[in-house]
Amino acid sequence: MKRARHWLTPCFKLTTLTLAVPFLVACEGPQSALDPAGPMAREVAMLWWAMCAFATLVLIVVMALWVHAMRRNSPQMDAARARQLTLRWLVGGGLLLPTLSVLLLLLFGIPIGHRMLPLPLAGEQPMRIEVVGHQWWWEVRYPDSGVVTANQLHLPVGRPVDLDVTSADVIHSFWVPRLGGKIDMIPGRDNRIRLQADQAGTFRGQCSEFCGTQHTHMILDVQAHDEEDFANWLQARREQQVSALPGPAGEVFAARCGQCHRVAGVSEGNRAPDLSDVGARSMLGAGVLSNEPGALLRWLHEHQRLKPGNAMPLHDDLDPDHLSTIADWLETLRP
Ligand SMILES: [Cu+2]
Repeated sequence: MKRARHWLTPCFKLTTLTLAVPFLVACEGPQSALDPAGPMAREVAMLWWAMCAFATLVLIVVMALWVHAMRRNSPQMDAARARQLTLRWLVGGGLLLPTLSVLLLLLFGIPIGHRMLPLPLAGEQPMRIEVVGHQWWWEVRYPDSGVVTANQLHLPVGRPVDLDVTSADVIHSFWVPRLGGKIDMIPGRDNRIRLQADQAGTFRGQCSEFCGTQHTHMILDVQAHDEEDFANWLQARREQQVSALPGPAGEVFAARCGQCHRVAGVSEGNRAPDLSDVGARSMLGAGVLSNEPGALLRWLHEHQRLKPGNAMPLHDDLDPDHLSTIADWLETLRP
């Protein structure tokens, strides 16, 4: 009895810990693939749960066999019988079981993968958006309206959206876990992924392919709107006209910032994020700072400390008053 308790205690602890794992991890939140908010993401979540259930079943069977093997008394048998039993376990456990497991998962997984493909639709055609990955920010273009934005993706609810993704430098990967699967963004190649949001709200995307030291600061703010709200946002952006910043600070912006950044009607730079609606974004630096009052000025002064290695040069040589005026003006830019 004493021996049995000694054997059970660590085993009991291990089993309890293993069973507790699913309850200890976060299955919700703006970036959880297990909290789907659209049909493609639901397919991914279903496949995940099916694979998790199957893997748990395999684990339980293997552990049960292991415990049985540890506890039983070895039967006496001749060498020929022992060889026969070993062969049976090798063929059954080493060949048949893995083959059947893989076949079962393929039978379940292939139709799911097929349903997630951006195939032609019979009814309403998907909306098309282009996304370009940069080190370390997202360029988002709406080709039908000419609208460009950065580090945020606005979508209509209840309508499939095809995203044509590529990269301007290294390999990135596009992933909005609550809305769909992920897809690589490869320089010189266009890949397409279909997403759909079933409900209005804010979701979070994240580059999911290591792309350099600031890979973690490559967050995409995804806003799903009702059809009318989305149409209003798109129209406001399309018709947006920004008045140039007057005075010396405006000249500094045109000579320095505007060479890389575009602001609708003011500058035509195309090497850095479009700033036409930067005041309306929820965050700066693709997730480095929350876009609160004063955050833009802080970003202009400290961007290389906050996000080392980003492509924006230091502004130490500029008059702090001009930087402050530029930051105040940028905060007003919204559709
Ligand atoms: Cu990355």
